[in-house]
Amino acid sequence: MTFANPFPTKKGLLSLVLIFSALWKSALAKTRLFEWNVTDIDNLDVDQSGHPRWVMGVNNKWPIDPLVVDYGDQVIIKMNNQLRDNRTCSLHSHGMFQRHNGYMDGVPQMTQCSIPAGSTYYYNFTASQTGTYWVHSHDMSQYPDGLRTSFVINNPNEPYDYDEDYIISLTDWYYEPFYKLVPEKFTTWHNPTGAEPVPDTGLINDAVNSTFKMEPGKTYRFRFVNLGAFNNYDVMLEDHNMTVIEVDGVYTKPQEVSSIHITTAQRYSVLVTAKNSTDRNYAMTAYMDESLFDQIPDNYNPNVTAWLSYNSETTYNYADSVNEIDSYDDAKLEPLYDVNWGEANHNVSLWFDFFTLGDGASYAEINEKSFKYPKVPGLMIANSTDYDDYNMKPVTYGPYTNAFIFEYNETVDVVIDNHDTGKHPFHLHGHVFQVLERGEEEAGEYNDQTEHNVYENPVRRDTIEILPTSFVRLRFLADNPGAWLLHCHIEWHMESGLVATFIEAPDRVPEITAPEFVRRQCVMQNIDVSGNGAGNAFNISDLTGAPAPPGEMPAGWTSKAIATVAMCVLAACIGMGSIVFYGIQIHPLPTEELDDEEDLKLAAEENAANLMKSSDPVK
Ligand SMILES: *[C@@H]1O[C@H](CO)[C@@H](O)[C@H](O)[C@H]1NC(C)=O
Ligand SMILES: *[C@@H]1O[C@H](CO)[C@@H](O)[C@H](O)[C@H]1NC(C)=O
Ligand SMILES: *[C@@H]1O[C@H](CO)[C@@H](O)[C@H](O)[C@H]1NC(C)=O
Ligand SMILES: *[C@@H]1O[C@H](CO)[C@@H](O)[C@H](O)[C@H]1NC(C)=O
Ligand SMILES: *[C@@H]1O[C@H](CO)[C@@H](O)[C@H](O)[C@H]1NC(C)=O
Ligand SMILES: *[C@@H]1O[C@H](CO)[C@@H](O)[C@H](O)[C@H]1NC(C)=O
Ligand SMILES: *[C@@H]1O[C@H](CO)[C@@H](O)[C@H](O)[C@H]1NC(C)=O
Ligand SMILES: *[C@@H]1O[C@H](CO)[C@@H](O)[C@H](O)[C@H]1NC(C)=O
Ligand SMILES: *[C@@H]1O[C@H](CO)[C@@H](O)[C@H](O)[C@H]1NC(C)=O
Ligand SMILES: *[C@@H]1O[C@H](CO)[C@@H](O)[C@H](O)[C@H]1NC(C)=O
Ligand SMILES: *[C@@H]1O[C@H](CO)[C@@H](O)[C@H](O)[C@H]1NC(C)=O
Ligand SMILES: [Cu+2]
Repeated sequence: MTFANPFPTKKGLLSLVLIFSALWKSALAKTRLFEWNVTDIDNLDVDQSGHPRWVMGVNNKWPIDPLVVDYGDQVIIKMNNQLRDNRTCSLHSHGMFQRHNGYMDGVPQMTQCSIPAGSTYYYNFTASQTGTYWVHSHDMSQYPDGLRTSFVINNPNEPYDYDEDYIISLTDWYYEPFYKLVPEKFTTWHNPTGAEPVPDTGLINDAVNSTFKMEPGKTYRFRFVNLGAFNNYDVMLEDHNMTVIEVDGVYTKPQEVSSIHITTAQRYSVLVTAKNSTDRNYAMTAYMDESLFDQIPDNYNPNVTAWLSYNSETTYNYADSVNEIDSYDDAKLEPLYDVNWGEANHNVSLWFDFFTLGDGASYAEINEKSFKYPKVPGLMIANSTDYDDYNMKPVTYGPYTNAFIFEYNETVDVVIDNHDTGKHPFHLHGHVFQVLERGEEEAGEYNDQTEHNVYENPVRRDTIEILPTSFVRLRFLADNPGAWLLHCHIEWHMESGLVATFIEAPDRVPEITAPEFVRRQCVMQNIDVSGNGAGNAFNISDLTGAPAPPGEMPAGWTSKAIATVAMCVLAACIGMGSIVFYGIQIHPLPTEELDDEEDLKLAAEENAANLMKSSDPVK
């Protein structure tokens, strides 16, 4: 480059600016390498209650240190699977868009193969968002067993002022390994109504009785992250208000509240102003939502407490009685910066509910299909069936992947109708969505003919709680080619199949590059890397052999009837030394609807009797 011309042209100036900004950027942007050996750790008494248990940790340590990086950093999590017993694992960075980088989303059988024992996966992405996120295993319900932590991306141009920052995780905790609870207590014919095991305790920052030092004159940013498997929390600070400034990585207009409601996978940042006097300490209490429990155990403590510590010389006690939980509608928070994606050019309508299927266990169905992962990871289906438009057809991804296809940059409206009487926090990978509207409890199905209270500046986030027998209407921009899950983030319901797949611009998926180990790890495990959802690479229309959920129950069965039978059978079987798989042994009931209590009881008794007969070893 010469500097002969003292008056550079406009073009010259522009390129100078570009060069300097590139230099500036590379000087600032750092590579942040996190070396994570995933390890088993035994005998950890997390809440000091005398219930030591095994957990999944990192570098033989648990809790796992939160990841904290700056905007623009290149984040590399070098994850080496050092688990015992040949177990696989994976890592999903929850809330990261992974734009044009879908092989880093961490979902086994969707964006990669699960990582075999002894192997290393480099999760490699640019921190191109800011705010509060988390990282968790997306393999086999592992994260409730410990493989999760918070993840913060600092913003060099932070719009809000504060002095200090606390990452505050909330979680529910089981004393039994989750991977055992799933088959033994949840997905089993003993539990045909799908009652979720109740967590043994709640934790704040993976402990009970954590403390947060508060100094007069300071403003704190509390970053709440719910790392839990199941429950939501209402969090209150004794005698302190909070100002919400962020939800799920998106800045909001400041909103003063006295409590926050946070479902599993959601995040909130709030500003808290310290008091001037240090004469006492104040409680931070998180209340579990017991309405999610089918049955509340005796003497159950749904509360977990931590402390705003102004003075460590004095006691930690409640002084005031705790206020009523003041629930405000968190769907009505407004983003600080709005976006306009225009009107929808693609509508999707989903409904879900729970059903007892042929094996007697409870499953979730979305549009009458309970989710099963495809035989070939979804992204590799899109990558390998890029001819004759096969990858643009939902059926290619398999009959039970609940696949929906979107063209590049479509504006998509998604209605989700909840036919169940529980609350379900839905999460979409690869995006934030706008919450255009959310029905009140028991509002019923979305109906576009009626008057709607559509939010003017809709909140954007990546996880939204859908209320009992109600709906949400969400909008997102399909500008991220890839295979993204939409699912309930209650880990029990993931297991039940409450999942759909959004395949976005599959025609552009072949442009996405994957490091060599991505395919290699599939090949190591004999998992196909090309073909359709049934692993058929030669005839893409042939879906025979695709993974499927158990078949339907015989007509006339209701989960209530089955529950009654299961109870009878359980009671009757005690002492017999053999439990019979009633789905096979039992005679189908008459086909008319059984909703009368008396009929149910008779039917249950008849079937229990049949079962006794058919389980007679002499027969
Ligand atoms: C991870 O494990 C490898 C192999 O045992 C070891 O060399 C390395 O030091 C470990 N890394 C950390 C951060 O503990
Ligand atoms: C991470 O990705 C960047 C950008 O694609 C690449 O230059 C770098 O080599 C990758 N590093 C590793 C360890 O995979
Ligand atoms: C909680 O922690 C505080 C400060 O460390 C301590 O004074 C108090 O006794 C603890 N309470 C319980 C129930 O452990
Ligand atoms: C919290 O906000 C409410 C309503 O604005 C107000 O009445 C109350 O005094 C505030 N409390 C504190 C501790 O600032
Ligand atoms: C603390 O004291 C300062 C200075 O007197 C005052 O401006 C501020 O409002 C006080 N803060 C609170 C929370 O009372
Ligand atoms: C939990 O908190 C609620 C609300 O303050 C209170 O009514 C209840 O007694 C608490 N339960 C326990 C076991 O502390
Ligand atoms: C995608 O759509 C958005 C919103 O309608 C628009 O602003 C943007 O320019 C579009 N991008 C491309 C590449 O077409
Ligand atoms: C999507 O549904 C809305 C009503 O909910 C309707 O007004 C609109 O025309 C539909 N758009 C398309 C592209 O079908
Ligand atoms: C995607 O397909 C191309 C060939 O079309 C192949 O080279 C590449 O390895 C595939 N990527 C993955 C991750 O399977
Ligand atoms: C571990 O799993 C791999 C892949 O499934 C299998 O090939 C191998 O035999 C297993 N090894 C042991 C020790 O079980
Ligand atoms: C491909 O599979 C479809 C569906 O099973 C079948 O109808 C068709 O005949 C097959 N085509 C070939 C060429 O085998
Ligand atoms: Cu759910």
